[in-house]
Amino acid sequence: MSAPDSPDSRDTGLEFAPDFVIGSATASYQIEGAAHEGGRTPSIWDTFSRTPGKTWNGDTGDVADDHYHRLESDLDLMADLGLEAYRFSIAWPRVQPGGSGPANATGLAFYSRLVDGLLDRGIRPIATLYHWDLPQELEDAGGWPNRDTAFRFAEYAAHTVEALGDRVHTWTTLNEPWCSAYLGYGSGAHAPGRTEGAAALAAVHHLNLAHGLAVQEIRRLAVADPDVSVTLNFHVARGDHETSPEARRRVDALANRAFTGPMLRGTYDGDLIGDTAGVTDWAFVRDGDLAAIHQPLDVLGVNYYSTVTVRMWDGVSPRARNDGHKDMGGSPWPGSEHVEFLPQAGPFTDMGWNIAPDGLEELLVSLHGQFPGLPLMITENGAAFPDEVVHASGGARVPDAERVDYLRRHFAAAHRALARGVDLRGYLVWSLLDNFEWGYGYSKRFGIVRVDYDTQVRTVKDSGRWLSQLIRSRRIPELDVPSVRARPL
Ligand code: IFM
Repeated sequence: MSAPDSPDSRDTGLEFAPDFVIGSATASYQIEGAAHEGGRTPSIWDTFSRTPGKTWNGDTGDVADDHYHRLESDLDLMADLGLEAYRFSIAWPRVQPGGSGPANATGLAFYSRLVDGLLDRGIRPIATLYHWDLPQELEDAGGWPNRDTAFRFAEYAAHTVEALGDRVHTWTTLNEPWCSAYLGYGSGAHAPGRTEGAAALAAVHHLNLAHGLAVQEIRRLAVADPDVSVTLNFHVARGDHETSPEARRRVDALANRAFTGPMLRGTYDGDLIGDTAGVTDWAFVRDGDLAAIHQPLDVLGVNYYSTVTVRMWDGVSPRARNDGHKDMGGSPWPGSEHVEFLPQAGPFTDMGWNIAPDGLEELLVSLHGQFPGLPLMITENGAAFPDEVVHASGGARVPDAERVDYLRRHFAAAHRALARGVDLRGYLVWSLLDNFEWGYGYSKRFGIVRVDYDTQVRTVKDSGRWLSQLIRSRRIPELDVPSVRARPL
């Protein structure tokens, strides 16, 4: 925390325009639970989390936040917080069990109630079609390295947009395809846990293709004029070693341009193809694919948490691997394994990720420069900290001062980007609720609302109250957290 008289206190009072959308985000498998209800079939995350050693404590999303059964009260909570937008994801195996065939009316009915409940409360729904819960049957058929999965995704997108496209205006195709491809098929830290570099790169391409095909389905089926987007987790790479520029170029090619290249420019850059030549010949890219992927977008979703510091490995000293992800044996950097990820300066969140709000400003300014005319939205930003509940005379509280400070610094960075001319349309805090943090199970808490996993009781944290105050006042609130929590919701 910075002292009130530190230079950071100048952030207090910075103002956001009335049309700057402020809200929060979640994802289906992380919060819904009800894994075996309403016709839902297993996803790769059900299988992976049941595999010994894959998640912390063997945790699964079977119950999670039980959001499926607590929809109405969670919607009321969002309204109490004053959220202007809520970004959620739709579970493919709920809507199209098994990943092919007709839509499941029960699954769609759940999301229909969610959307109606948001609209009734004046909250804008932002729907993500894919936040990692691939139907297990499609993985059994080859998963994302299999070309057919992209066409199955387009079919699922059509079912979903047909059902909800009269009420959902903003659609996001994929969340963080970097994780789906490189953690799912390269490092093995995410479902399905494969460690095959060539498969990871094939997955990259088929996720890109899935995105392009789904955009076309959204435009074909959505009523009115939808805002179509994709959410990417950009890597902001730094480093001052003489080999850092080469390492940064490689990370940018593999992590960022592997997606923005085809999606936003209609091409895979030559250096990406060259860097990965020892892994794949990219023969999976067929005639017409790039045109299918390169669809006009209305907004680009930006997920940002921290930076990486890189240089090329000298081949002698032990190689540093501080890229912020669990080491499960495989490499999430196919063809660039000799990029070294160095330890960074703190402070750190509970994920061990460095806190670097200037990285957010740098990223937003850079994206605006690379893709002028494409509006940006921060679709995720937030932090895990080991919160505690305290019981005071006014009831239970969660004094998460570190998260408040993290958010304040990042909102201020977003404000600086706006002042530098970036067309930034909004900011969605990750996450509304503490939830299933993938390989880390329930050991990491990102919520602005605490969830007691034994009782499912929700307690708004000080950060939730702070965000609520920001939304209502349009200004970054005072650093004085007690005054925030004294305010009734
Ligand atoms: O919880 C995840 C989310 O599912 C995707 N983006 C990063 C978050 C924090 O790790």
